[in-house]
Amino acid sequence: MKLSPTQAPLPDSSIVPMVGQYATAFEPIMICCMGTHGDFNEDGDDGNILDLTHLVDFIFRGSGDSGSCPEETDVNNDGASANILDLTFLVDFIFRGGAALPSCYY
Ligand SMILES: [Ca+2]
Ligand SMILES: [Ca+2]
Repeated sequence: MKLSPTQAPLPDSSIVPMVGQYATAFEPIMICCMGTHGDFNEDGDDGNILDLTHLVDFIFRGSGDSGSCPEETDVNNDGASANILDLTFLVDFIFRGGAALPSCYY
């Protein structure tokens, strides 16, 4: 399941830790990957034939986009998003019983 990108609320200024001259307020945290990686078409379902079609269109036809969440489109979890290795991983997962989609850790 994928949720829309959200921002964590800014902390109350009374609880922001201060460490010498380098202290700053917390940066908002963007959370975009939920469940497992692989929701290329951002419909909330991870790693299915629609996601594969979306990725093929992006890589080979130059249509669509790579998605708004790089972690979600890094389906093989190697740090690079929406490339041929991710496509291979997704094909193996869907059609060959390959490795499970990596968890987003949320
Ligand atoms: Ca999807
Ligand atoms: Ca990747």
